[in-house]
Amino acid sequence: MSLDKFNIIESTLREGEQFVGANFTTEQKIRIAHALDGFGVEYIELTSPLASPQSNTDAKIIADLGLKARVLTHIRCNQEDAAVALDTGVDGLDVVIGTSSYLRQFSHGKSIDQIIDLAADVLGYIRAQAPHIELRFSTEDSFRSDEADLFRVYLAVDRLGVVNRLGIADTVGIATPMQVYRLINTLRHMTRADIEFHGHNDSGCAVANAFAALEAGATHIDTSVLGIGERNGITPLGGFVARMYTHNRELVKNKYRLDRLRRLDEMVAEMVGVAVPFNNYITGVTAFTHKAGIHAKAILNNPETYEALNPRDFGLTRYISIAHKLTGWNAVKDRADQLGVVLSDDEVKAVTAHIKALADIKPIDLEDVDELLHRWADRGNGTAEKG
Ligand code: HCA
Ligand code: CU
Repeated sequence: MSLDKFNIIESTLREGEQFVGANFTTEQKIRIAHALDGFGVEYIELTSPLASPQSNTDAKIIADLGLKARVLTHIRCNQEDAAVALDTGVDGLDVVIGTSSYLRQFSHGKSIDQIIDLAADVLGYIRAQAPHIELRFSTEDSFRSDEADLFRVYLAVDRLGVVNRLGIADTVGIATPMQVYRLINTLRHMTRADIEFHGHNDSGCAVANAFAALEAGATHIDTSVLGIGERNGITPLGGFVARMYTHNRELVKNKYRLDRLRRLDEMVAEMVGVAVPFNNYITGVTAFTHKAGIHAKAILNNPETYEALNPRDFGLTRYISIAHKLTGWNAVKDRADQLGVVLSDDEVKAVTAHIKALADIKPIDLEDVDELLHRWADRGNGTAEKG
């Protein structure tokens, strides 16, 4: 079942380079490639070598790093691009051409028949030049393409017998999980090749769509660190990993070095000049923060009560926020224990009542709570003044 046999095609160095803040130097690309490889992604996709002279040089450098991950580059569907890309020494080529009426009319101007002929020429040429290269053919804007057109193209390409993978792209981020499931499930039954899904996040479904793609039989999912890409980007690596972890924890723990995710998110965020969002999957500052007293109590008894992800698996720790009006005495008691402050349950309950009353009047922080706990303990010991 492909849900348990999925591959990540990590596109921070391709789709991610299309993020407005990204302008990676060669040295940064090498650092990202090593970090992704260390994390354990199966593939790393690079910007087309046709994009600029530096892109070409960098593709060669990264293809030559000897990474465990397979290195791919991404090209338009034409022979000149293919020839240049083959020359970089990458392990695979991701070929793409638009099939929606928008792209046929406003981008390359080709009919579906012309697309099929061109794909046959280009893919046949690549396979002849490089019998062992991994070859993918994808349609851009798959979900706004006419479905009959789309299947004509995929069936023709699959029949050529030269591609390893067919790609589906939700280029403008409008597909729903049901639509993704339907399209990929149909493709799965009509073709033999592996199936890749590339989903943009404009309407917030990128992670769910990637999962639906796998449920329908896809084998490869495109991601980027923090989801960076055109506009608001694609399926984020961390979000996808979180989704798969909740599906099969052991598999994901064995497949990837999860403790490296935070560093990866932070490194890329810094390189592209953004902060890791507070509510980011796994690595956002609030991802493992608990607040309400009722939650805190249960978390202290058994964290799984309110945590589907174990922060320790990601090298992270949980935080229980206690300096607020929703706090509860179990969490306050836990804090007292951390501080080595000895108080009876009744005393902790009294401090908690005090914290709540205070928080109703003004914002308070952990320091205020700690001070109250110390003050209460000192009172009990008769070392502070009463009152
Ligand atoms: C692009 C478009 C693309 C391609 C996806 C793919 C998209 O920027 O070239 O090759 O599968 O979103 O359609 O990223
Ligand atoms: Cu894209």
